[in-house]
Amino acid sequence: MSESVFTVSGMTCGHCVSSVTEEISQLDGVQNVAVELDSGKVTVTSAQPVAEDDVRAAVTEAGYTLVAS
Ligand code: 9UX
Repeated sequence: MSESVFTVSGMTCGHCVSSVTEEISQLDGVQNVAVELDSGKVTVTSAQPVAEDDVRAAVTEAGYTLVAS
């Protein structure tokens, strides 16, 4: 099990959180996605570490921005 932490900007409400959570949840091997609205902190739990590019694509698809880490 692996935990990867990212920061997403642009989320302003609970629906934003749901959109980001749903998109990242669709990535291969993802078991849990925890999104904090206020901080933009996103913790992804997965069997293998997720690729940042895949997370960026999912966040972009949802309409938000992955902050460079
Ligand atoms: Mo409502 Mo959250 O547009 O973007 S879903 S603020």
